[in-house]
Parts: sequence; C-alpha cells; structure tokens
Amino acid sequence: MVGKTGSGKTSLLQSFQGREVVYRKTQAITFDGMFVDSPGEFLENRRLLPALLTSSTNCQIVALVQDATGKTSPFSPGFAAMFNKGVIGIVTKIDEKLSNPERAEEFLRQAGAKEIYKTSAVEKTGLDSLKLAFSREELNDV
Ligand SMILES: Nc1nc2c(ncn2[C@@H]2O[C@H](COP(=O)(O)OP(=O)(O)OP(=O)(O)O)[C@@H](O)[C@H]2O)c(=O)[nH]1
Ligand SMILES: [Mg+2]
Repeated sequence: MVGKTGSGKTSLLQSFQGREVVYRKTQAITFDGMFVDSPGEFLENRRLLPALLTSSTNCQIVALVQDATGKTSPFSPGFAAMFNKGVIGIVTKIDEKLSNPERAEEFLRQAGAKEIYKTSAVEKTGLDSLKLAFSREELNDV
C-alpha cells in the first residue's frame, strides 16, 4: 500500500479485513496479514523511496492509494513503472462530501495504474471488487 500520509491506507486494510476502523498513524513499513502497509512519508520523502521499492520486491501487487478528496497527486506520471510488477490504483474516501473520485482516478491513471478501485473504508464500499482483484492478481500480474 503506497500513498500519501492520511490517504486512508491503514483504514482500508482494517475495513477490508473486517476490523474496526481506528485511526493509528503508521510509523514503519508494517506487515499485516497478506498486506504490507507503509507510512506516507516513504512516498513523500524522496530519500525513503528506495526503502519502499525494496519492501515491494516480495509483494505480488502494488496498490497506489489516492484520497478522493485530494486536489493534487503525489505520484509523478508513470510512477507505477518503477515497481516493475502489477500495479493497481485504489481511490479512498469516496463517501466524503467533497470527494471527486473521477479526479482521483485520473491521477492514478496518469501514475500508470491500469485498474482502479473506488472505495470507502467507512461505508465499506468497493471492498468486494477489491477482494476479487487481490485474489486474481496474486496469480497474474496486471
Ligand atoms: N470519510 C472517510 N474517512 C476516511 C476513510 N479512510 C480513512 N479515513 C480517515 O482518514 C484519516 C487517515 O487515515 P489512515 O488510514 O490512517 O491513513 P494512512 O494512509 O494510513 O496514513 P499514514 O499511516 O500516515 O500514511 C483517518 O482520520 C481516517 O479516519 C474513508 O473511507 N472515509
Ligand atoms: Mg497508515
């Protein structure tokens, strides 16, 4: 899970795994069941990017996470290519009043994600299609 600080990576993993959604700042790259969660700082701070890349090597899928309320993208065009594996895009917080899921989707497409999933950890929206994506893409790269 790669995305800005506060974009909703940890909340989505909690919701996806049927846990209570409780806010807790991710402080380190964290192994959580079948998932690897990362703190937003690893994306935001260029010096930490290599660590993010290294941590992704054993992952089958990289998920770029974009908050639907975000007006800017933290991902440079083609960002996905550096992982050299299946990359999907996840839009979070589509329940928010000021969300713009289409704008978020466009950011993720520019970053190079080919499949986009629109979700809400609060309302548990989009989790079923995400589940399908995860089980399928474990076997086949995107
Ligand atoms: N409305 C709404 N708020 C959400 C949703 N997902 C997360 N949030 C809120 O967004 C804030 C940040 O969520 P986190 O899941 O901790 O974000 P993160 O990407 O893990 O952040 P870092 O660990 O700092 O990288 C919290 O206050 C969450 O309650 C959602 O689907 N809808
Ligand atoms: Mg987190």
